[in-house]
Amino acid sequence: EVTTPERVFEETIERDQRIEPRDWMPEGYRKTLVRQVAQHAHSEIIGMQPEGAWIARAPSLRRKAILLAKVQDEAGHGLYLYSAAETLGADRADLTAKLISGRQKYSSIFNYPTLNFADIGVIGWLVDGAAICNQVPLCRSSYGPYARAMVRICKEESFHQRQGYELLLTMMRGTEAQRDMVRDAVDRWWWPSLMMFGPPDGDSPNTRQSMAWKVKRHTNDELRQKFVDMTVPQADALGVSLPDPELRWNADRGAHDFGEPDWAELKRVISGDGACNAERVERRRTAHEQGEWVREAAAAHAAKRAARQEA
Ligand code: FAQ
Repeated sequence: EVTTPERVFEETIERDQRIEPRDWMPEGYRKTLVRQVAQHAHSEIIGMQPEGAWIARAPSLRRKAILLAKVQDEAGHGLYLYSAAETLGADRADLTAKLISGRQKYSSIFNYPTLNFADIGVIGWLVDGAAICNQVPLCRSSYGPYARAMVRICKEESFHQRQGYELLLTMMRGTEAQRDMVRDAVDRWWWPSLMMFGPPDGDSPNTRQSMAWKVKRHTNDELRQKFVDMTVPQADALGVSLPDPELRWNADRGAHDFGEPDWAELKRVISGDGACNAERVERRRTAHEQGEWVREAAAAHAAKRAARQEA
């Protein structure tokens, strides 16, 4: 029997082993990974903005130091993921250009505004909570560099989630005004957090192939359900209610029933028409342009060093 590269690839996937950068892979596999990893990297980088807006307004030195560390972690995750995309032959400058010109996506969640400091806690609790739910299975993704990046990123996300929850616990033990801030933030972020998992399975064009390739390990709806089941007891412990009248335990299914997110809203936000899309991309473009001299200087320095070493 002749062993073709295609067969080696398929067997590696079947055996739950990893595809590595130098292995042969179908063009579609490479393309879908570049798409997902780049979108993930862009999300981390754009995701610095909603929280970054509160660093200078944090209510104490301790909260400021925590938030600063979290936002720096996100920059690290972005760089880590861009590196993973580069192992697939993508060019980072090109990925950035595609983000800025709207040809590549980033997570819908970062197009919502952060209106008060409780939003920082809720982002940690719900947004990082959803991110963890989605990303822990990706530690078993079939592409080695992506899976390994996820291991480290998930550890840091767990810390982010705890800091958010701890912030909310503190506010809930505070004044009535602080509790109102938390409730308001939970009401605004709940549905967008559910939308982070993507469109419902019946409307998700990429899921079937990505599952066959073991790039994704669960469908969007499976992960959304897991997130709801994980979050409900946490909301109870916190003493807040989630803004969904249809949310209730279903003993037959052993899971919570919940209402339908507004899918038209998700489509709108993904296609560029959310509250903050223009602002987020503009900010990213400006930062990129303002960093040009740094990139030029670093390249010039590297060229000089290389020339010196040759001499
Ligand atoms: N937003 O066929 P599917 C974080 C697009 S966490 C925008 O279901 P797929 C941590 C999708 O790309 C956030 N676009 O697609 C943090 C596709 O469009 P395309 C980042 C969305 O890939 C916390 C189309 O819709 N996490 O950053 C969204 O199989 C706090 C059809 O959808 C990841 O990226 C959406 N919500 O499943 C940072 C996780 N949903 O590309 C800072 C890795 C769908 O064909 C602060 N990614 N689309 O033009 C994934 O798991 C998957 O890519 C999904 C989408 C589940 C997001």
